[in-house]
Amino acid sequence: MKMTFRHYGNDDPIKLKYIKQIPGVTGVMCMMNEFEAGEIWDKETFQKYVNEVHAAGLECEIIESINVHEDIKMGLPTRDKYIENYKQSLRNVAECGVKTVIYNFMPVFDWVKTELKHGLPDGSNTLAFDQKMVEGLTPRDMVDGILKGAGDFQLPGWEPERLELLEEVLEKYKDIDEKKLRENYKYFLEAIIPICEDLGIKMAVHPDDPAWPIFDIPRITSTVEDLEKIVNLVDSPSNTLCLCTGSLGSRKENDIPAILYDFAKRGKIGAVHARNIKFTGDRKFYEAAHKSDYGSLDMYEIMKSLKDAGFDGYIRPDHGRMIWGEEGRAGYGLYDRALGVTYLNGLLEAIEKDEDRYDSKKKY
Ligand SMILES: [Mn+2]
Repeated sequence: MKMTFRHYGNDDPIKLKYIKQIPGVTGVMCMMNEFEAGEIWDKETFQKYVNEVHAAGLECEIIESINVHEDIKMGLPTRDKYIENYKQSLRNVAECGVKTVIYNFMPVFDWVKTELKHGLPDGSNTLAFDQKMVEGLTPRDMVDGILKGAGDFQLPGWEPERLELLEEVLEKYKDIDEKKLRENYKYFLEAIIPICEDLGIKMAVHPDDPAWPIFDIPRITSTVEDLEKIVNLVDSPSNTLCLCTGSLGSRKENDIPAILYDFAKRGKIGAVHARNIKFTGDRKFYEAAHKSDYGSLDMYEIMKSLKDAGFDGYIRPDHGRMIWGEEGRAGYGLYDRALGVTYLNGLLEAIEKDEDRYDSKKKY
């Protein structure tokens, strides 16, 4: 398992050398804001960044994400042009050493939260979601509310060029149900997966966040049945999942350790985002500290299931709270995520050593 840390490329106030100082981190999961959805990831620009990552003593083998253009999701005639661009981006990043690409196939919105600075009793703040706060709002109200809370930081998946066309895009989705969206998804995967196989790249799709439809827009990455359908759309070692525990786990019936074990065992997990969330009501939760008893997910079981399934891919802590007075991009401060790394690595060391100890019957 390779422990990594999300980095926003040239746009990130968190320096690569600080990431290198977190014990046990071997590389970054990088997100580049330079490239809009549908645009080719320019090799020279990306290679320059990769060189900086290497100079900091870190690896850059996984990126999140090469965004999928809305026309591909909607199945418009223009999609073929964007799919060709996508293929070229894959070739370019592969030449720079990328082995896994996280992406999502969520219409219109990436992740959705109703509060970016939800205060916790210890004085920290975190991202939170409450379905009741979304009901009665128009999509535009919700977007404006979230962007206001984001301050100067652009949120991933909330690119201004996408949001400008919000109403227009929503209108077009009125004729697209889950079945149609899945057909469009299959068309995309059938086009790119053979290229990925040649390049030795794994595609890893991120689940819906939260894992149910918002504003009646179809969502097809929310349940275990959805995930099964996805890995069967194109059966290939390059067609995998990025299992984000906090996103998929927002749907209470999703048994995350069982899902992780099952898909990892079959080689269908390309990456893991490890995040804990705390339920505070029906379809209401906040993103908690990683430690199991601070949230509703059992992080020990999550790490154990990965270890037992022989998962050897990339993992990172996910969103952190804002602690110690830090101000930054919502969910992506340095301190709490660094604590998350250390906690996850601690769990892993204990799990691994416990197995050795059991095998050798060693006491002290
Ligand atoms: Mn995630």
